Parts: sequence; structure tokens; C-alpha cells
Amino acid sequence: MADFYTGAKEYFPGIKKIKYEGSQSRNPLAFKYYDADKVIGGKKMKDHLRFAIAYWHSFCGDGGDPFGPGTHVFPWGANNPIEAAENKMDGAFEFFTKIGAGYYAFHDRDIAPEGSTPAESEKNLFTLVAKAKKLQAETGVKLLWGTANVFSNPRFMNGAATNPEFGVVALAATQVKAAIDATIELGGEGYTFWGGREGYMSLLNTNLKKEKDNLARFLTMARDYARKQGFKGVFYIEPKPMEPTKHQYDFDTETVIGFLRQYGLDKDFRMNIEANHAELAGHDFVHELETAAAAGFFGSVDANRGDNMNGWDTDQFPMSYYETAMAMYTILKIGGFKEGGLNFDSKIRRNSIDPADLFIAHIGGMDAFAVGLQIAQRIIDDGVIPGFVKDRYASFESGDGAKFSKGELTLEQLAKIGADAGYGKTGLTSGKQEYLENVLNGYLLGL
Ligand code: XUL
Ligand code: CO
Repeated sequence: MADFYTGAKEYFPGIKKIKYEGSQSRNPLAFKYYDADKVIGGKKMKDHLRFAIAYWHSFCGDGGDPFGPGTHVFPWGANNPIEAAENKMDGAFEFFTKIGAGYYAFHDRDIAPEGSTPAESEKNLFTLVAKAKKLQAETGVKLLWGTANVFSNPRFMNGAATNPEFGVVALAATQVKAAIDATIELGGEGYTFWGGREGYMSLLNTNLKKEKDNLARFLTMARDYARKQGFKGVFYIEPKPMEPTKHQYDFDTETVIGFLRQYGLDKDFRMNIEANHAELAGHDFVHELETAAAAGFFGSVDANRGDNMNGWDTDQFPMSYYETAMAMYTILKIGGFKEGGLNFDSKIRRNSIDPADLFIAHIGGMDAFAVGLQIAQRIIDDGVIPGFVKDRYASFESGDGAKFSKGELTLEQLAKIGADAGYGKTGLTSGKQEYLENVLNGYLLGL
């Protein structure tokens, strides 16, 4: 029996299941570092990393950009849009099983075409959901999260939940309700809200307060509906500061946490952090992860990277071991993923047109996180970096410092402690950043 799924036709012929061959391998279609069953820190790599494939980039995006049409030719040829969607789904599950990813993620419109009425759109969606359910059972691949595309169709050009026209908000609801139903039907572990066009281009035509109130009301309704239908998973908000609007309401993790708390949504929603979005907000990827983790809002990751030299969402595949190590260190420190995972919200370049390129790109991304995981575990096991950080804050562990931490001091008492101690050498302690960077570089070089 083949160790991968194929439908009636094999869509990636000549490519077998991708295997781990080790760092010395020169085979572009083999993992060099991702060894799914290898145990790191008591857990298999595959269970740490929980890789997911993004349906939209891998099977829908055709390489088109504002300057020219698509360059990626998909072989899903069919007599009608439903048949094409079914073929595409066969191709998608063939890819998931050949690359060895345990999860996938989709928007409603990625898997099924829009119909001419909301009812027909929903019927189309559920035709494909039935097929996905069957293929999930056959292959063991699971749904990390589902979502609704309420930003591509021109009717959403002024936003979905934040649209100034109530009628559009109601049409967005038809999609979100159906996408929640689809996610529940497929056992999805999460449901994501990326705020597509929820933001503004100009305050001259925008009632910002009303739009944010409406967004919160919409999210509350979606949460209540999903819970009523028995959804036990996590709701994610995916922060992004700009693009497509000039100012997205879900700007970054801190902004979203404030929003969730303001509107009483903080119990059900967590963060889906995308590396490239973090960069657009002027943050490192790891800053966003650490910020979410510190506030108890860490959920899932959209794995990709931007380009330092330009300011838009390039959605390139992750390849920096430094970034993946820092990311995995934060994730390991809080005990790893629970419902979330590493979803490759990444796309191959417009000029990467060989069928193998989609595999090569994912292999590189999976290897990069496998390296990052091992470096992160090394940081923890070696203890030098965490030990340094622990010692740096040791003065809060005993005496007056401990009293301060427990909230047992007033400002007057705190000031008296300072005054009694005097200036002396207090505060003149090295932060040793360069030393710690050298230690990390040593790990990255395998020293
Ligand atoms: C857009 C983006 C989306 C979300 C899902 O920048 O990241 O693909 O991940 O809607
Ligand atoms: Co994303």
C-alpha cells in the first residue's frame, strides 16, 4: 500500500513520500533535519511542531501579482467548478500525505466555489466538507483551523463585520456561520478571524468607534453561535497592522489583547501570530510570541517570513534558524502548542514554477523549525541562557524584593528601602547581551 493518498489521478507524479535522510543528504526532496518521530525533550518532533498546510497559498494562489497574471498552472482541470474543487482536494490530500503534515487550514472559498445565492454557496461548501471528512478519516490528516474569506469578493471592499452597510455585515454572517459549521463538522481544533478588510483607509469617511463596536459584536455573536453548536476549540485573532487597509484594527498582539479585554472576549480568543505580520508592525516574530505568551493569549502560529528590505506581506517560507530557534524557545517555555500549530501561511515565489518547488519550500520550512526546536531544547537543557535570566531577577525572590513581588509594599515603604540603601553600585550590573548572543551562535553552529 502506498504511504500517501491519491485520488483517481496522481497530481504530483514522480514525487513519493518525503523522507528524512539526515543533514548530509543532497536530495532536495528529503528532510535534512525534520525527523518526525525523533524525540526531543520527551516529545516527538511531529507532536511539538504540529505542521499545517495552508490551502489558500498551496492550492489556490497561482503566483499572480499586481503586475501580471498567474504563473502556476494547477492540474485540477474539470468540467465544472465543483468537480475542479473536488480534484483540488484530492491534490491537497495527496500533498499533505506526501509531505507528512498532520494538519491543514482553509478558508471556505478555498475549498468550494461561491454559488449564485448564499444558500448555493453553503451547499457547495458542504459538498466539499463531506469529501474532506472522508479524506481526513482515510488519511488521519486533521483540520487545525477553519475560517471564512470575507475580504476577497468586491462586496467586502468596505469591510465585513466593520462594513458601514448593515446588509454586508449580514452577508458576512452567512459565510462565518457556515464556516463555523464546516469547522465543527471536520473536528477543527480552532477557528480563525484574520481581520481581512476590518480597518480603514481614511478617517474622513470612517466612524472608528462604531466599526470597532460592530467588530466586537460580530465576534461575540460568532463565539456564542459556535459554543451553542458544541464547538470546544479555540478562537484565534490573527493580528496584522496594515494591508489591505492602511490601518487594520487588529494591529498587533498588544492591541488585540486590549480589544478582547475591552469587549469581554478574552476568555475564548487567543492569538494566531504570523511572522510576517509581526515584522510589518515593527516587531520581531518572537516579540509577538513572547507578548502573547506573557499575557496568556498564545495560541497558534502562521509560519512564514517577510523581507527586511520591503514593507509588505511577502509570505515567504521561513528559513532563518535564528528566528525559528527564538520562536521555539518561547513556545517551549510555555509548554508547547496545545490546540495550535505551525501553519505554513507561506507561498512559493511567482517564478518557482516546477511542481517540486511546493515540496522543496515546505521541506525547507519544516527543516527550519526542526532545527529551531532542537536549538530551543538545547538552550533549555544547557541552562546558560535561562540561568542568566533567572539570576538577573534573583533580587525579587527574597527579602524586600519578594515582598514587592507579592504586592506587600507601599510606594512609601519602597522609597524608604531605596533611600536606606543609597546609591552605591546598585544598577551597575552588565546585561551581557553580546555574551548571550555568542552562546546562542555557538548552539546554532552545533558547538
Ligand atoms: C493574510 C493572512 C490570511 C490569514 C487567514 O495576510 O495571513 O491568509 O492567515 O485569513
Ligand atoms: Co496568516
